[in-house]
Amino acid sequence: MTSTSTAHDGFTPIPTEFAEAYRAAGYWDGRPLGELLRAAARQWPDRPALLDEAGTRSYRELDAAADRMAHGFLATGIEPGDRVLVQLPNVPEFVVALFGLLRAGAIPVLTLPAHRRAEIEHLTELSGAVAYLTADRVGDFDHRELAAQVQARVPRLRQVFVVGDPGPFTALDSLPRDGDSLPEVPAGAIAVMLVSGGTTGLPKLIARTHDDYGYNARASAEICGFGPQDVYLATLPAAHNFPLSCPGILGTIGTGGAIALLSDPSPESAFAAIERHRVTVTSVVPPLAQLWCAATEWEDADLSSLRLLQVGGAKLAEANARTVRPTLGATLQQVFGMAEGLINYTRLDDSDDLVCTTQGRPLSPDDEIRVVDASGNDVPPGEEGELLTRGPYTLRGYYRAPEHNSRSFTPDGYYRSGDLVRQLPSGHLIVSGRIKDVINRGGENVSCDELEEHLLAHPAIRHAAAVGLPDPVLGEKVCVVLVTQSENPTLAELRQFLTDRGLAGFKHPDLLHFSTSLPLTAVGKIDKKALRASL
Ligand code: OOB
Repeated sequence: MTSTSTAHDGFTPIPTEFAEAYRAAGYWDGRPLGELLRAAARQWPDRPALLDEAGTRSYRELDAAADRMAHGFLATGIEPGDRVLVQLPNVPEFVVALFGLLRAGAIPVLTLPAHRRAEIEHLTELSGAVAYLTADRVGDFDHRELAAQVQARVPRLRQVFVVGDPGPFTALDSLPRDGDSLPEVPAGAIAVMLVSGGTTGLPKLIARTHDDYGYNARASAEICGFGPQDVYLATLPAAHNFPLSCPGILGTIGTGGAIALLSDPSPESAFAAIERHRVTVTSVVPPLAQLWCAATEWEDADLSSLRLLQVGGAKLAEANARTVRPTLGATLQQVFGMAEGLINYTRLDDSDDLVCTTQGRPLSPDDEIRVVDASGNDVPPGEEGELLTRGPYTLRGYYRAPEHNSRSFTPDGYYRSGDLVRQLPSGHLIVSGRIKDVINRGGENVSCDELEEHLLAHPAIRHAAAVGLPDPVLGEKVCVVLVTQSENPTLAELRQFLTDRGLAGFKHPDLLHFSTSLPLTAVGKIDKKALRASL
């Protein structure tokens, strides 16, 4: 026995009566995610599954590689239900290891390449992970050093597997390759854990089951018209829900298409990849969409294969939406989703106006949407309010976070998204703002609480408040207002301080302001609205 508690301690399942309805409707098909690839390999054994500099791997080859990987993990002592932290850049090993873990019945905890010690240590502890799968280096960052630091502080983390040069750890490609049989994996079990964009304090984990996540991928693939001819380019970090399952990597595998992975989303390398692999679909955040549109002026790659550009993660301005088809020649699809579940898509046959002015409508006929005022009452149709939701692939509680859950969910199980929306009679949603204290920096969510907590650890800082300020490229940038008690730190010093504390770089401030006091609300909380208005 390797675990002191099982994976499902701290997991909030969807209540039985709902689960039965979702099964009866065919949303939950009772098949574990590892089977998605198995079925594809049966149906399209010789079609390309993974495209890579080194060549093409067919479905038959990918399927066999995933089995070998599963045996390898089991041979190292990983057991079904064990959590394994995964932190990889967009490389083919991500896909192979993901399916290897799923087939071993282990639970990948999908962290982002930008996460640093603060996040990795916290997520290791929260998930109870026994192993960490990472890369040797990404850019000039050595992940083996990070692994050593985390392992020294979290003894439960027994093993580190490395893609590339393993240093003192175990090379992923040195794992044994065969075994007798693979475990039966129940479809109701946790398949993966995703990291929340975060509203308060440290990041939280979202446990997604095989049943719910499989539905997410299959239904998304259907809406996007995915098929064996498609080539999906994973441009955003593969561990993020959007490129992973909306329909992304999983949706592509379920429908026999090919996957290419991009490690550098600059127009130059992205356009080269699109031309080379004849990419048909990819997904980006709004700043990247804008940059790619602009880059068609100076890059002359052949983008004619691209049929669909999915844009989401942050609000896409209408003016930018309108330039996508004329410049890139692809249909635009707006995607308003969250790791917590609910995904909204504009449909391929929606009018141009709907595609350019809304963030889409829910994926599932059984996604339940409420738009409520500050007291929790439904607003009249078409008016602005907070989006609440529940449905066949939306969480009922964060993993091991009972106190937070009592605030984030209504008693009848709706998730309070913190997003302000209006809903059109067609069901399409328009995102108009946000009530949660999060800065959306080009699609990456920065929790203000988390950043402020780190800042307050600085000896010179007495009070700290982080606010998002409008930015033409990123949508919002991170502005920090400080009240200090000794010499004012510079922005560079502060960034170094946060780096030393192990905080991911995308959460660092872009701008710094100093003040003698912060405005407070009636209950004595920092009045962010007033603060923002004063900047
Ligand atoms: C996606 O997921 P997360 O979990 O990183 O972030 C979710 C939050 C949403 O609650 C909302 O505040 C914001 O990001 N957001 C958008 C948006 N898409 C996400 N705000 C305005 N317009 C949009 N289109 O970001 C995500 C997950 C799956 C698919 C797409 C995005």
